[in-house]
Amino acid sequence: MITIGVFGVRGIVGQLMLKQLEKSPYAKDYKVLGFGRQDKPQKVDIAILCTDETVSPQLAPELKNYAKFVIDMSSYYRQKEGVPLVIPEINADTITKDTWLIASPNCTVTGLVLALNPLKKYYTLEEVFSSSYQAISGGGKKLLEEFENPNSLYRANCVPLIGSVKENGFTSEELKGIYEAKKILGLPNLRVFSHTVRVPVKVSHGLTITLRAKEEFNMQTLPDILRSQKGVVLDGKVYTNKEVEGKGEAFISRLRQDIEDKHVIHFWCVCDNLLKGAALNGRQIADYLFEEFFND
Ligand code: 2RA
Repeated sequence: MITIGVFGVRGIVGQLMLKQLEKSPYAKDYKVLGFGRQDKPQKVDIAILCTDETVSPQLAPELKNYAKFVIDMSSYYRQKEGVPLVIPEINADTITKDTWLIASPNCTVTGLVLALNPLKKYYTLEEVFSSSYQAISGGGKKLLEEFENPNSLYRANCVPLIGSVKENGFTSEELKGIYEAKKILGLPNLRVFSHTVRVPVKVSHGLTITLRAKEEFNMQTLPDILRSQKGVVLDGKVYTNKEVEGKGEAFISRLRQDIEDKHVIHFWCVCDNLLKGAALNGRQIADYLFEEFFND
């Protein structure tokens, strides 16, 4: 039996994390403790921080004395050198027994990297263009509440601005997509182009993706390569945001080769931002830690 401390249990991701831990294949091996803002930390084997980028940098160093591993769901540590940014199906091997802090990626980047990862073995990926169609729940409880107001800007509307606007004109959300995709895939030279747009659906982020490789794509073998990636579904059905709510995979559809350029493909990828994009991925990191470092 190991002890897992979930910090930030009152937020959307914190609540879902508690539910996910109950659904873990190792649930009977986990003693789960929930911590709110005022609670004093206590010794745990794994701490999961469902806190934001203002709280996590205060909490994580403090927890170094209380937990063997810390999984941070916020954006604060994701791009820091030496901190593994992990989707277990892709790069769990970046975690070693000496790792103490692991970051879980942005919910928008999850579908993109799950789709691109299996292609790396067969193609030299050069450029990827993505435009997001992101759910309201990505903005947390506050945005969900605002969305309930009939006069909300987000009602029956598309808002092409997520996060804060930086000096270079990009939003923080777009920059996260660019840098996190390169890091998770281990492809620092991949050119990533990103637009992010909030759409009036409550759950699941969709992405249109255009990918260029050095080689021509073989459309006969491509679907099987994509399906070989654990966590990806590609079955000929067109999946919409609403339909994948509550599901744990990234769903690819509308896969097609470019009309004029055989080095280019286009597709649509959609994934539950709160599950595989957040709580489920965090729990899968905890499951991996348990399998590798605690389960003798
Ligand atoms: C959003 N991806 O949808 C962000 C949440 N981390 O706003």
